Amino acid sequence: MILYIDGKYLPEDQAKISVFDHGFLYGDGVFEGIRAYNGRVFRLKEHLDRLYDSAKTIDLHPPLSKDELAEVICELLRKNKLDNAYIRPVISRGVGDLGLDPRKCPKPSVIVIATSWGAMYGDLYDKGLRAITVSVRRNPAEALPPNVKSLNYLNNILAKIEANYKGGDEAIFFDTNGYVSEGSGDNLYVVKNGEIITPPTLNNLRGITRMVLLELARSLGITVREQNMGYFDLYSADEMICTGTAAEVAPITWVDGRVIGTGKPGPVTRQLMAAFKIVTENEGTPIYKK
Ligand code: PXG
Repeated sequence: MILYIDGKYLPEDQAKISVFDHGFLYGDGVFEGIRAYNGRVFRLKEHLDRLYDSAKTIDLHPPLSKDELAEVICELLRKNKLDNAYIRPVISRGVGDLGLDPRKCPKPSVIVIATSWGAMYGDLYDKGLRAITVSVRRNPAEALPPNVKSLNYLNNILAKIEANYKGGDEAIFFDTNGYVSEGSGDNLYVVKNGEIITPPTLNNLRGITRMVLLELARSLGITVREQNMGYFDLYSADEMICTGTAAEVAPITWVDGRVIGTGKPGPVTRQLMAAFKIVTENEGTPIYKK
């Protein structure tokens, strides 16, 4: 596997970062998770916009322009001969001293990893996931905004650990006000009486897959409502869905012991999974330009 680090394309075993990189020492940096399907990078512009907005929020100035990074991503896919891939750009604060002060880090580092990664949840797309609402709360926006896709994912990892111990495939976060937030690495939706309801995005990551799912729903004539939800809305849902670049569009059929709907992926979920497959196979930035 070839990786990109700070201007160089290197084999995996030669691609190293410093132990003094503040991304490693403090989780000081930002990242993205992007997929390529069928020779095209899906929603590349939207992912780069979010990456640079996350960087801006933490006062991190990437040494590459968005266009330059887009070209690096496509070149890396060509070098690895990947048509279908999961792509992980990372921008860290770079090398500094052992203090926190980012002014000691003169140059951010840019890393891109591209690898093949199939369906994250295997046979659960047919069966449905089991989700657990966890006691750990999503970071409040006034502490570390969940909109920043930062390298500091301990909040999410704690949720995942709790779900793992409790026998869930995925965690469901609430925020500190008691509203449903998101999964550990995906956005959440319920289907009730034929409508899709999803939380507004102050307490979760503004998922690119979320944007696509809502576009698809509207184009299929399904009403979408963005509103706060509590336990009641989850347990009494007709269907439940989670979405993310890694997870794609996945059904949730069990939450904290409550069977959701019929216990099988419902009709709205299946319609959206099929529509998502069509857009991902057909849209995106071509890796090989004619
Ligand atoms: N919320 C959070 C907290 C995320 O990390 C999403 C929502 C979905 O966003 P997109 O733009 O991908 O639709 C994410 C996605 C994983 C994993 O292992 C997930 C993400 C990043 C890295 C790993 O599930 N992010």
